[in-house]
Amino acid sequence: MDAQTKTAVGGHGRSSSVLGASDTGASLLCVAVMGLGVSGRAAVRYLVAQGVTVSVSDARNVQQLPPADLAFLAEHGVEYECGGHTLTFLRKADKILVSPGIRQDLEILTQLRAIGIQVLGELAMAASFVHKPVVAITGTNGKTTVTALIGELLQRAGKKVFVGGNIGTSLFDYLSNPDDVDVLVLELSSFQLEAAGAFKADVAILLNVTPDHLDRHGTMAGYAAAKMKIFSGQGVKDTAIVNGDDTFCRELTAGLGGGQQLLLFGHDRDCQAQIAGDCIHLQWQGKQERYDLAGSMLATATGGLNSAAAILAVRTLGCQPEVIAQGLASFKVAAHRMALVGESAGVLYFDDSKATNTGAVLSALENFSGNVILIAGGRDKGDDYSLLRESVGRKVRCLILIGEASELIAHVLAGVTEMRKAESMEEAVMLAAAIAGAGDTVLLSPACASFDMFENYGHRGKVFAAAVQKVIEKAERVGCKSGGI
Ligand code: UMA
Repeated sequence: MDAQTKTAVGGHGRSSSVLGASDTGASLLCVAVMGLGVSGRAAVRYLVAQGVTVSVSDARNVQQLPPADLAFLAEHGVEYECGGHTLTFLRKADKILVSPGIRQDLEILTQLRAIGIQVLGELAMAASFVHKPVVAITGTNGKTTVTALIGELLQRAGKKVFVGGNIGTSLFDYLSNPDDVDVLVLELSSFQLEAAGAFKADVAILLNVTPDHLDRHGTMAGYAAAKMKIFSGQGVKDTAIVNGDDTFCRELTAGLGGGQQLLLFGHDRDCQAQIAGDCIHLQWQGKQERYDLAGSMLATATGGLNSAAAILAVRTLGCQPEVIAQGLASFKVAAHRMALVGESAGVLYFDDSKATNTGAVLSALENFSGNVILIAGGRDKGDDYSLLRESVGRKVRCLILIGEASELIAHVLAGVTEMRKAESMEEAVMLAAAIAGAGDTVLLSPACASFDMFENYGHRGKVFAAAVQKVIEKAERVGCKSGGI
């Protein structure tokens, strides 16, 4: 590998850590951080502040490193290599901290482990420094919403909350300023959980497990095993909250061995948070409570499940029902998750750009009885699109495909419904508008990553909304009733 090594000015000397005992009982002396993204930068800031000698190794070459990253490295006096990860550089460290987006099965990591250097993810490295209660949320879909909702409900109840993890703020940002926090609410991805080490959650939530990130985990079994690490280390004082509607989740958690309290949410009678229409009935520890979601942004099929999981978590932590009811009523679901972005000539346009896997698309389609024009496609992540056959066949009048995965999806869903292809999002929306009639729904719910055509799923959603706006304006010019949202 042709990596370049540099030492940024102002380097720190090698020192014993003021961190004290690490997860293995030894002091952190020199940590090499692999990957200088959100997670890597937060780790560097924290570790350098603790007097740890830090180095950075990143796959991007020096031309690809933005000036802000170079300035960051200089400011923190960090030795770094870029353009790849080399044994020569990394073996100088006592421990390796791997960013979540980096595969755990890289050859270089195998080599480092073989020479006795510990390779840790951020949860594993932080595990022994987190002394506040932790609520951890994982699942293929809905985890960002549930994380934000739990954070908001706890804040309403007067708690000082750190909301972080996969939602966009690294756990190291908490470690940099831990005093002003009563409870941590962490969205955890399979990437983070895979390397979680001894990290333990007091309340662990499993929302659902459907195929995703199979390009990283290889098989569903590998993906599910990573997700199940959310329950690792739990004991009798801890709580596991699991989707009772999801038979796979039930199977996975049937043998939880920690003696933790197991609480279920869903539609079945044995669920402690049971959903009926827009209401959630809580039956737990002799209490019977009813929460009504009608009129709130959570009054959808997915919103009901997310709310039920959140209610169980915050009740476990002592939030009172009236505070929870107020929080549910005012909660705003973040952008690009089944957001109604426009209406034109009786056709509703929904932006569900965050749906980057088949499970999310199935959830989105749950909200409609039929007459959907679905825009899907993008960069394939190894998902099994055949899982969409039944639902698409029943509810989708026309499937408009975009992006790299078009051919693959068209092949797998052949014969299920009418299919069209579009070269751009604008073309897809124009096509959908031309096909749709009053009472139909145009839904962007791609089942794929966005990076083949867009910067990220947010950018994809914005381009969709802008194209919908054009449709609305065009319709208004010819005198149809329509409106943006
Ligand atoms: N890199 C290498 N070597 C490699 C691959 C990448 O050096 O082999 C470098 C890249 O050049 C880049 C850095 O690693 O500099 C990126 O690291 P990263 O991919 O871990 O991304 P971060 O910016 O650190 O953000 C990560 C999470 N990203 C991923 O898991 C891919 C963020 O989740 C998370 O918000 C953030 O940490 C804070 O905890 C994002 C995500 O897409 C939202 N998550 C996936 C998802 O939700 O589906 C799991």
